[in-house]
Amino acid sequence: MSLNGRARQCQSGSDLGAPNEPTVVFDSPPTAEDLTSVPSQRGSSFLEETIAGLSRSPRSLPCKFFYDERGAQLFQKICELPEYYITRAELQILRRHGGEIAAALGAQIELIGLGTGAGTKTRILLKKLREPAVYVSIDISKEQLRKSTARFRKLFPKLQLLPVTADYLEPFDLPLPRRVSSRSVVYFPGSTIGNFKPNAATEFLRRLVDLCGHDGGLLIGVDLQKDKGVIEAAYNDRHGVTAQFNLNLLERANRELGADFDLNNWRHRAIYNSDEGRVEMYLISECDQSVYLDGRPFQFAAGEKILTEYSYKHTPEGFAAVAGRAGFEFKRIWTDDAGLFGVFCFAVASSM
Ligand code: AVJ
Repeated sequence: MSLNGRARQCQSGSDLGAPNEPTVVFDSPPTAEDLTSVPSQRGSSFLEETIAGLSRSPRSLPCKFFYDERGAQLFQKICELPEYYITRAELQILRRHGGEIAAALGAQIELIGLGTGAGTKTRILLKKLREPAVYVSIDISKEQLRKSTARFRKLFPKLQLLPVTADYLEPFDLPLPRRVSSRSVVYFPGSTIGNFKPNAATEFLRRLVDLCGHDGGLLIGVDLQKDKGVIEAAYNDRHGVTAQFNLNLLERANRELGADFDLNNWRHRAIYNSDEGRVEMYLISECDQSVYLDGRPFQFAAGEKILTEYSYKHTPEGFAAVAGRAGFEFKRIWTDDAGLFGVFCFAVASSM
């Protein structure tokens, strides 16, 4: 048993500014109100990034801005759509193979959940784990963390809960002290890793190697490559919920930045680029138009596109290679019955 005794900082790439502020230290188990909060220092603002993205050629907007309150609600609806197989497939894997997954991760572990939201998947996983010691949950939404922590406290009275509000894309520290555990395992569900280009995914996973440390592990949900028709249906649903989710980015710019996007002049479209193995989501201008933002006009030609999201789909071998370059050794993969989605287990490769 090794003690997770030192603060481990999760560093981002080399373009990193000053590290985040020291985190709050809990002497006693925290209540749901004792959220460690790590302020984001580097994250440039919605305004700056929107102006930069619309000034670029081709134009793009960062997908992290989808998730304001309305966007989070719409994403919740997406997860329940008949065409959006991702969430159901991952839940099926956890329910069917949770026992094996728990055995692979080991007893008395510290689980570090990244962006676990309402905690539905984590709850299933924690129920299957053998005497888990600590659960550190890192999420950007204070409200979600507060709710899931209160729920988990009742469900898992013996588990040490350490909620941290932080943007895991930025550097952050883990709260101390944490109870003795056998090892640290990062849990990163939901195929969020698909938003990273493969090289950026490797960079990000390298930080997770540092975060979970010697003898650490990674349990990660990844969407797999499959028939183009199945994927495109999932991102162009019949009810137009994904379209609303995408268009909400422009509505959010209107609400928060005083932009004047006319929502009637934009449409949503997602295509699967099978050469690159990724979904590309766009907002397409329906006519020649100009939009004002921060006092300046942006001209759009009819048919011009703004790229709003990449969602990479991997092969099992391909993703094992992406993680391998980060220093994770592939252990196992579990898939759903239809082979749509993969839950991968990795261990930090021993440097010998
Ligand atoms: C949350 C990034 C996993 O890529 O499937 C859903 C986001 N975008 N529908 C995904 C999303 C359009 C989702 N991830």
